Order: sequence, then C-alpha cells, then structure tokens
Amino acid sequence: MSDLELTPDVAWALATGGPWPEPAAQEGDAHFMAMALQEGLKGVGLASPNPPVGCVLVKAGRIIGSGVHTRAGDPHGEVMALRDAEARDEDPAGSTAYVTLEPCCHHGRTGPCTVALAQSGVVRVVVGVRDPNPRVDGGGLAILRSQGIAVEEGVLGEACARFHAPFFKHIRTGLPWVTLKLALGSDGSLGPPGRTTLVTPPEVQHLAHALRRASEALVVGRHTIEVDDPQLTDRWPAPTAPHRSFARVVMDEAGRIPPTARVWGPVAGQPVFRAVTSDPVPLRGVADLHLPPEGRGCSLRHLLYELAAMGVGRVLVEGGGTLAAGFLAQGLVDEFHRFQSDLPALGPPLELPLPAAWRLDSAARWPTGRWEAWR
Ligand code: AOF
Ligand code: ZN
Repeated sequence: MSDLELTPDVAWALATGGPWPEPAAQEGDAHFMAMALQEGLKGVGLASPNPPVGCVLVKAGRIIGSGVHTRAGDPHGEVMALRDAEARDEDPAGSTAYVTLEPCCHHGRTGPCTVALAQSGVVRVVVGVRDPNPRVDGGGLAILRSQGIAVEEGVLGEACARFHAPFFKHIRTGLPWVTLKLALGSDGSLGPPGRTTLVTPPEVQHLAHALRRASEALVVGRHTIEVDDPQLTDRWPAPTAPHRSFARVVMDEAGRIPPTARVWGPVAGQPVFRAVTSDPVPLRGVADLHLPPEGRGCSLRHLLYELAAMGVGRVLVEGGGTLAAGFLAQGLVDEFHRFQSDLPALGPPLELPLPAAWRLDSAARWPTGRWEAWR
C-alpha cells in the first residue's frame, strides 16, 4: 500500500474512479488520450445524466484545441474542442481528434458529433471506448469511416470504459452509479451506538470532499443526522459551476427528524430532500420524496430511480451502518471507499455484505489510518 499524498488533484482522480493514466507516462496516441481523459475529469459531477466526454485535437504533434461536455443540452466534448481551436485561431483541418467516448451520430439535445468532426476536416479520430447508447453503439465509428476518416478504437480503452462506467450503468439499467463511503475504526465499527462517528482526519478531508463533488446526490440515514447533526454540504475548494446541483437526501421514512436539524437549512445549489413512506408534517424548504416502504425503511431501489429521474448520475452514500448494509445487501453499490483508522472506534463491528466478486481496487495510507477502494 502506497503512502499517497492526498493532494486535491490526487483526491479528485481517486474520487472519480482513478488513478488515471498520467499523460507524461504515455506515448503516441495513448499520451493524447490521457490528455482527453484529463479534460473529461473536468466534467464529472456536472454532465449527468450524460457522460463527461473529453476531447483534444492534435495537429503536427501539438494540441490545438480541447473540450469537455459539462451539461446535458450543452455542446458535446468534440464540439467544445472544435470551438476551442477556433478561439485559438487554429484550423482543425488535417488534425486528429482524441475522444474518450465514441462520437455520437444521432440528433439528441444537440446535433451529431460525427457531422461536426467531418465538416471541420478532421482526418483521424481516436476513440477510447464505444458508446453503448443504442442510438450510437458503433454507428458513430461507421459513419466516420464512411466519410473517409481514419478511426482507431480502444486506445486506453480500459481506462476510458472505467471513466465512463457511471454512464454505461445508467444506459444499461436506468440506475445511477452508487459509491459508498464509510469511516471505520480498526475494529471495523462506526463507534458506540448513539455517539458521534469518527471524524475524518485532515489528511483525508480532500478525498472525502472530492467524493461529494464527484456526485450529484448524497444520501444518509436518520441516525447520522441525529448523532452528528451534519449540514452535508459540498465544500470542495474548487469553484462550483453555476448549474451544478448537489441533492442532499435524508432517509427519514416517518419524518422524525426535528425541523431544527442543520441539514434542513437552505444552501444555494444544494437542495435538501426527505425520503418518506408516509405523510409527515411538511418541513419548510424541504421537498419530500415519497417512496414505497421496504423493511423498516424506504425502497432504496426506488430512491435511486427517483434520483436518476432528477438527472443524478452519481450517488454517494455516507452511512450510517444500517443504510450502508441495506444498499450492499441489495447489490446496489458499485464501489466502496473505506476510510479506516488505526484506532478502534469501540462500537459493535459492522457486518458489511460486500459482493464476493469485489476486489481491492486501490489503497493508500496516511499516518493514522488507511483508505481502500473496493469494486
Ligand atoms: C459525444 N460526445 O460529449 C457526449 C456524448 O442529448 P444529447 O445530444 O446531449 O446526447 C446525449 C447522448 O450522447 C448520450 O446519451 C451519449 O450517448 C452521447 N454522449 N457523445 O459524442 C459527448 N456527452
Ligand atoms: Zn456528440
């Protein structure tokens, strides 16, 4: 396990499913695809339900334009890169486009990127991974080829597939990508019942907050609110795009959390929702999400569909233990970030039914604990 220094850049890469290939360590096409991935990283947490596709245009070994898709309805990454080239007084004719995802060939909210690329005189398109959207799915590659454009597929393909995994899941299942994050003691416990949970040490604050910035919704259970009284805000230091929305969702099926809880306070761009199964007394400024009951709480699957309908592509679940176990037991979690202190939390150990197929994906140490990502 490496002693990673969790700077904001490293934290952002890990929170978005990296570490991603370092452009400087790559050669030829892979180098520029790594640059396109770096562009794509700028769109995480902003583009959902669309994929944050990154694109760079290269001519005579030099990047003449770059772009990323940052909002459904706005131009795609390829068009942003072409516009960037134009703004820099560069001519894309004769250039190669490196795109993390197959260019689209359909009229959606915007026009087809295949047309934009062909019209601009791009002669070669290097693609990371195919777009599984049935309206594209190889069609973009075929159209480009039929225009006489050279097409290369699968450059840094694994990294690009991994980068776009949340979008792939959304296309295939209609569900958002779910990340679970928990801070545990060395004894595998969250702490004694009813007592404040572990405080995230300063060394890992960046990663904890990058996970929020990479998501469009944060979900917690009632006990977390009652014990910690958190505000659950996105406090990542980089500036927020004006259109970013970060939904704070509290599972409070019977509406028992008092109106004085800090989480109900208004925060610009960070609406708060209460997931309920009944009709509790309404709270000012809080929207109720009515969900079917399941077990002693709400249907978590329905919650995810509701969030997807709101345009949420990535969901972060931050506990507590019952909610985490519920999501895991139903196979609804895609990745698990485990922050483990070297000290015991002195509570009952948490039973976490991790899927048998999961493997340790990446890990790091800080002076008083370790971080692991499982998927
Ligand atoms: C690309 N480049 O940057 C993105 C693509 O409704 P629209 O027009 O925004 O189209 C959304 C679909 O386009 C989306 O489901 C996915 O298949 C593809 N996304 N394609 O060429 C991009 N974001
Ligand atoms: Zn497109």
